[in-house]
Amino acid sequence: MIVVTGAAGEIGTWLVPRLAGRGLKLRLSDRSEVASKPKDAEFVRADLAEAGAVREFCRDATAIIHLGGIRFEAAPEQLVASNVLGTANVFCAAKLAGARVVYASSNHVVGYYERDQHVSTEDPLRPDSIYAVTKAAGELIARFYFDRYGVESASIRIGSALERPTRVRHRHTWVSYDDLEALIVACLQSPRLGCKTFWGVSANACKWWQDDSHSFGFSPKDDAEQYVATLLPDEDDPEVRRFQGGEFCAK
Ligand code: NAI
Ligand code: 15L
Repeated sequence: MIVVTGAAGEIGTWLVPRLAGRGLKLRLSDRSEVASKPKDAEFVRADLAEAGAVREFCRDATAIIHLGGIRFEAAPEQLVASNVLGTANVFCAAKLAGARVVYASSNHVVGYYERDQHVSTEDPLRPDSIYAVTKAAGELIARFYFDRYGVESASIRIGSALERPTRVRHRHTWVSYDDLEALIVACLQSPRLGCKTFWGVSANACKWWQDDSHSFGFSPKDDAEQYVATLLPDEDDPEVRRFQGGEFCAK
């Protein structure tokens, strides 16, 4: 059984039918209703901040694709409840079920690197928002659950998951649906996942981020340059244009 949290959200809405099309047995969860669900999938409405509910819907999971959370800047108590407590509950449930976790982290954990810098997964975090701090906390929770309990996981620092890039910043950050799906599936299928951190980014000629996902068998196919003539300029704000986090860095 593969559990997908945050299944009602933007990524869940396009990813779930693709996973179902691969014949995977799915249980979806979200605090909001899903607009539609594949015929054989289950749906459980639950809040990630409630440990017992998370434990229950993950009870027989072999893998948890953890997309649930708040994806923008918000009040700290809301971010902490959904993104930190919610992620801790997911990892605790994964431990009990013996499941691996594919965790949707974010590129904003390094949003305060400047745009002319290349960043690897070994470089220090430079979060650009309280949102990003809570996503980084999720990566630390993943690390702790691996070191203490052997819970395997991949933290995928997703760039901009869009059907097509729309703005200049996306030349660097875009991840196509096909490439993100391929990375998530590679994480599900890898015989030994360990505790990995990857960038969820396409093969953009201008990408900022490096990892060792190649040696893991992941080779993204798409490149935002193909759309370069159609891209809108970034917001006319020096901070937005200076830092990788873009709009998240506006003061
Ligand atoms: P989204 O906001 O469309 O979906 C997130 C879902 O999580 C929503 O359906 C929401 O109801 C649910 N959720 C939030 N708090 C919850 C809680 N306490 N209990 C239960 N459900 C809760 O976000 P999207 O775009 O689908 O992203 C999924 C994940 O990927 C998020 O965690 C986000 O931080 C991360 N991400 C997304 C990127 C993107 O380009 N869409 C880029 C980087 C990271
Ligand atoms: C994210 O982490 C956000 O959740 C998403 O809404 C986009 O802003 C994305 O990063 C991005 O950087 O484009």
